[in-house]
Amino acid sequence: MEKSAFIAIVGRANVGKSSLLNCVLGQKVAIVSNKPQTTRTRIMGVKTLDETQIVYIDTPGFHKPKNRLGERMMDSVAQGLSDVDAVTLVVEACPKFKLDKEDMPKAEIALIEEIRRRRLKAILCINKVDLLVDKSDLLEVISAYTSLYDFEAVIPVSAKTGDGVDCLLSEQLKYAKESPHFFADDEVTDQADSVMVTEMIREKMLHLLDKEIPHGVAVGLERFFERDTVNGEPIIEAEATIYCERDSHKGIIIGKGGAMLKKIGSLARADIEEFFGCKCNLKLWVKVKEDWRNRDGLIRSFGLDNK
Ligand SMILES: Nc1nc2c(ncn2[C@@H]2O[C@H](COP(=O)(O)OP(=O)(O)OP(=O)(O)O)[C@@H](O)[C@H]2O)c(=O)[nH]1
Ligand SMILES: [Mg+2]
Repeated sequence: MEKSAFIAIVGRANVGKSSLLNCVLGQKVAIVSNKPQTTRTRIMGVKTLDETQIVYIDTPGFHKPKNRLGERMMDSVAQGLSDVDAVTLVVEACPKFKLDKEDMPKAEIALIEEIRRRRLKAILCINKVDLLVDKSDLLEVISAYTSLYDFEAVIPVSAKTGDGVDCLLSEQLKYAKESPHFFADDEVTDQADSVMVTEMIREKMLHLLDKEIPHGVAVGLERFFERDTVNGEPIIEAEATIYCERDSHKGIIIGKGGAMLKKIGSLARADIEEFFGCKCNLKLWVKVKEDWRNRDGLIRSFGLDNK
């Protein structure tokens, strides 16, 4: 008898939602960085264990939007919360704020209110326990969050070391209901190959560039196909344009003598080759599209309008 569960992964930016998804799947499907607002759309990750299939919905970090793109990102969270069997609220084991309601980030409180309003079954997942120096601090975190909502379960984990992740998975499996599988059993994500490529390029910019610059970039794929080399080996030919918001940003992305763009390209190429299991030729261009994060047409053309 086939069973399925849809589980949304929600939380403030940077708490490790996408890292957790990758860890549970045992494969990287969502890009990760130490900068907030890394994830921009809903990303499905699929885990099939014999007859049970869990479809995870990774969502952008919950925040108060500052531009149109941010509004669309919050639409993605709202859609991620609709029609799920349960939600996993991810928080940090070592929060950088006091744990009383006055000091907790407003976004986190608002998200918990949204979960309450929708009367969702919620698992509290306390991530980054590897950073805890004194394990007893965890009790304080647990009591602060459980005083705000009646969670079905509280599970401390580390997406970095994998600690506790099995426990989280067994809890999530409880929400599986009799239903046909929505994805083929060997599928891991709903993202098209072309999106995986542009996301890998964007991730390298999040890692290599500072402050506002990586938040203001979008990547469009110009060409993407596989061909056989003369020795009959497959090779991916990809060409992408990086759109940024200002000329000064364009200069920084290209770097002195093209050094930065080269670095972005070679790191992204390594990831693309690993994901697709074959060689890749990657060509990158940089263009300016002023204020694109407030232009609906451009947001749509970059595929960021929460499909
Ligand atoms: N030490 C430690 N770091 C972690 C852990 N999980 C995630 N991180 C780090 O936390 C940062 C944020 O991780 P992401 O997975 O991108 O976080 P996110 O919640 O998806 O962020 P947004 O997409 O921006 O909302 C990255 O630098 C990760 O390497 C963990 O268990 N331990
Ligand atoms: Mg993310």
